Amino acid sequence: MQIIFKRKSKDPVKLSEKRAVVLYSEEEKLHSPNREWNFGRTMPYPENEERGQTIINTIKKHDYGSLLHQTRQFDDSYIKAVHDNDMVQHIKSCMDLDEGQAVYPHVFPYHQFSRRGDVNLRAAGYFCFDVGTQIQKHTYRAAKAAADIALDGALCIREKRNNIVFGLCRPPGHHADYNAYGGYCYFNNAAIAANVLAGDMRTAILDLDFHHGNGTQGLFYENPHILYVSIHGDPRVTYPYFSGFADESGSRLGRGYNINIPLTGHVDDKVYRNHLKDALKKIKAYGTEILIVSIGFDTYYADPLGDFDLSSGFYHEMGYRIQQNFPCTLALLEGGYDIEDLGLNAVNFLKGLLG
Ligand code: SP5
Ligand code: ZN
Repeated sequence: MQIIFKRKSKDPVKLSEKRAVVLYSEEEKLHSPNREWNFGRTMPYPENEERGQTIINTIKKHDYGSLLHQTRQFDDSYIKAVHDNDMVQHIKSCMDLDEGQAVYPHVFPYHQFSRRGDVNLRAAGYFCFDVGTQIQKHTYRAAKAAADIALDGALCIREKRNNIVFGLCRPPGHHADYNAYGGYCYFNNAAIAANVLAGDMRTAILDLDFHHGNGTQGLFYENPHILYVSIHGDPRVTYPYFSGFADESGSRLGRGYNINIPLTGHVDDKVYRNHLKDALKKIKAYGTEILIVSIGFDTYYADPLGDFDLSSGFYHEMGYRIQQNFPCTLALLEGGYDIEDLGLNAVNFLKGLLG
C-alpha cells in the first residue's frame, strides 16, 4: 500500500487506490475532566485524554504510525457556520477560568419567562442540556482542535488528496446541536465537515455511536442535502432519552432524510450486521459520494456506558463494509470508553477501512 499525501488536487482519485490518513491533534489532551455526577455520587469522567492516547499508541504498535498526521488549524468561522455564535463565545470565554475550575450549569431556563440575558459563565444553563458536560479552561482549545480535524479531513477528501480519513476527534461532537452542547460534546465535528462537503459532493452521515446523535439530527432535520442515518440504543432507556425514535424522519424539505434505527434487547454482531447492511443500502440509494461516519466504540460488549454486545473483530467488518460501498469515507471518532480495548477496536476499524 502506497500512501501519497501531497498529490495535486487536479489528479482524479483512482478508486482502486487507497490513500488513507489518520488525523489527530496534540491540543486535545488539554481537555480531560476528572469526574462526573452519577446518581448523586461521582464517577470517573469517561471522556478523558487516555482515550486519544491509547488509540494513537495502538495505531503505532500495529505499524500504522506512518498514517498519523497532526491536523492543520483553521479559522473558527467554520464552527460559527454551524453553531450559535453566542454558544461558541460562551465556551471560549471559559478560557478565563483558573486551572482546575469547571463550569457546570446550575440554573436551567424553563417556561415562558426564561430569558437569555448576557453570555457569561453563568449562562451555561442556556446552552448546556445535561450536567455531565463541564467546561474547563482549555475545553475551547480541545474542541476547536477536534473541529479542525473534521474540517481538515473534509478538505483532504474534497481536494482529492485522500479518500479514506480517520479523524481522532476528542472531545466528540454528535450530541452538540446548533445552540446546545452536552453528552461530552461541544462542537459538532461531523456536522462541521458535512457543511463544507455538501456543496460539492452528495453527502451522508452514518452515526454508529451507541447513543443517538441528537445534535447532528437537529442540525440537519430540515435539510435534504445531508442524509442522516443512525443505529443506536433505544432512547426509551438510553441516553439522550429525548430523541432517536424511529418516527423522527425529518421535517419540511428534509422529510425522509433522517433515518433512526433504535435497537432494543440483545444486540450482538449478527443482529447489528443486518441493520448495518440495511443502513448502507439506504445510504447508497441516496447517491452518496462521500460518507461521513460518526464512529463510536461504545457499542463494544465491555463498554461501561453502552449496552450492545459487539465483538472487537466486528469493527474490522464494519470498516470493511463501509469502504466497499463508499470509497470516499471520512470517519470521525465519537464515543467508546472501554480504555482497555478502545485502541484495538479503533485499529480493527481502521484496518477494515484500508480494505
Ligand atoms: C459521545 C458520547 O458517547 N456521549 C455519551 C454521553 C453519555 N453520558 C451519560 C453518562 C451517564 C453515566 N451513567 C452510567 C450508567 C452506566 N450504565
Ligand atoms: Zn456514545
